[in-house]
Amino acid sequence: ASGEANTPLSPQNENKQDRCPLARGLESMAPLVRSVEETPDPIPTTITGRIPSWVNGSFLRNGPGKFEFGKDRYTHWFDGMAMMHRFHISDGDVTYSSRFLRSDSYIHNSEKNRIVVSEFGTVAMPDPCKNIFARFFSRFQIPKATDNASVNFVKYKGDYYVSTETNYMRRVDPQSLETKEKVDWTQYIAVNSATAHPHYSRDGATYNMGNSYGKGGFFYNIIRVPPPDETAAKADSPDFAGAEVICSIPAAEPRKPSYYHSFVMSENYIVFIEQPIKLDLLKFMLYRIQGKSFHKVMIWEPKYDTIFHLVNRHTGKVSKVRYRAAPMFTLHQINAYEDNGFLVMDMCCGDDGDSIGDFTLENLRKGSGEEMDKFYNSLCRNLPRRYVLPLTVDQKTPLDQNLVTLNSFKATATMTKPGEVYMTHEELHDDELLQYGGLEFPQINYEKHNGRPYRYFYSCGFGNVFSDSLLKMDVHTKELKVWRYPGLYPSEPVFVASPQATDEDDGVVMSVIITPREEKSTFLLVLDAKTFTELGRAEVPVNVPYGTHGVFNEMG
Ligand SMILES: *[C@@H]1O[C@H](CO)[C@@H](O)[C@H](O)[C@H]1NC(C)=O
Ligand SMILES: CC(=O)N[C@H]1CO[C@H](CO)[C@@H](O)[C@@H]1O
Ligand SMILES: [Fe+2]
Repeated sequence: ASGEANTPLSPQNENKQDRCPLARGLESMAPLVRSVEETPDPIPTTITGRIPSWVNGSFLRNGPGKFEFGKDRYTHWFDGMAMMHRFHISDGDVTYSSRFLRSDSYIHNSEKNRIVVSEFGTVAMPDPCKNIFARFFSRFQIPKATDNASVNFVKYKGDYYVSTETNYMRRVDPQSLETKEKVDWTQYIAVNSATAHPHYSRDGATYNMGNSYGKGGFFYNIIRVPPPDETAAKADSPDFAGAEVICSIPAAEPRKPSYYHSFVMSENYIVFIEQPIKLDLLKFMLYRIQGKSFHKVMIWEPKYDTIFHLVNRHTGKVSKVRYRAAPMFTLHQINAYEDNGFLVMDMCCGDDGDSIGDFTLENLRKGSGEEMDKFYNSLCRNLPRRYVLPLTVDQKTPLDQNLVTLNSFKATATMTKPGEVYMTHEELHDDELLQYGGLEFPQINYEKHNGRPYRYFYSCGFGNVFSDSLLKMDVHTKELKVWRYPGLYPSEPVFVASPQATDEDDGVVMSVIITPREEKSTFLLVLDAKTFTELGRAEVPVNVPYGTHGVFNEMG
């Protein structure tokens, strides 16, 4: 028997395996990655328990929902056609609706009943893209970037868009889920992409990051889209007036820019993490010219450190201090805040960028037991950690001693030579977390606490290839509260504060729960955020596939 338990492991993996129990007898996820029908007109749901009457608005979610046209099939989970879901909650009652995004590709593929518009995992690549970073390639507008935006709902000037990591977004109507205009970033500012995880400042501006690539080199850019103009009548069209690039950071290795999926924003700073997951531009060009295989164009190169770029978000100035840390990879940041001359930043991390996983539909549809165990056990477990950046580093800063003087932190930061600070992290969890398989999809009480000191985050535990628990972490005590039932697979949890909230966790946490065990037994789960116990649920008589991110829209 090849593979399984006695495969030789690298020292790093050995370490991981010591700490993370190997999974045995995992359930198949296949029913969660099947194509579903849309439900364009809102349908009623069956409520059990009680959903607080103050919850008023809609929980919007995005994710792939159609994986074939006619006889043609997509290879990669991310290639599925974007489907938008809406749980409208009012007076303790809930309706559900869903629609496919009418992207150009959806329309063309539907008309021809086959996959006409080629995409990354499936057709364009001679060798299907090997990992979660497939999307990154589209930032270079090859061969035709997708407008099939299946990752997240984002907001610019009060309008909703669905977004992936390409230069295109689609404006959508958050009530009817109708698809509106296609928006191309390059028409507004000099970037050819933007992440699906922007930040919102309390004045209504949206901050995001995107790449640009030209004669001058490769740059990571910070974008600011101003708040909506309250004095002007709201036009029913995309509005990016005043959008600007406030800061451009040159890639440390101009021919090997790093992949990134999100960034953090505190009251005064943005921190961009340049991690050792690199796109080899030279190989990439060869691919374009000669049609060479895409294999290994995106590479984990742990010989490079991780670099933290600290940017003042009001002035756009980048700190001259080089903050570095050991190689790691991160997709989702949790939060960041300033504390007495330090910037504290928390994120979900892994140490081995080679084992992020090959989310092909073939892998995700593996059968229960051994097959599934093998795939799951090959993946890296992502865990929360904290880095602390000293903000006042100058000529008087002593060399070779820990600058993190606040006792509450176990993270360190040491100036190893003038202008260069090397950091080690604090693990933001106890061993208890390992039994839930690590965590991802972190969410906080964003409105009140993003960029500020905070105590709680909510996330998904990954005891299977898809999440099989909801977790609430107290970052002060590292205590966990857990919602977990066999066979139930929850989506990213979203926090909604109650109207008279005083505590950070006064409110509810919402998640969409799906199961491979039974047809049409999806439900919206509403937990008391404080106790992490169920208040109520709304059962929807349709199948819903496993999704990506979501938001709560209190405007209805
Ligand atoms: C719910 O929100 C909508 C949209 O903001 C608002 O018009 C409506 O009055 C709210 N209903 C309640 C009961 O607060
Ligand atoms: C991978 C991907 O992009 N999925 C589909 C979404 O739409 C694009 C084209 O617009 C296609 O490339 C894919 O078919
Ligand atoms: Fe994401």
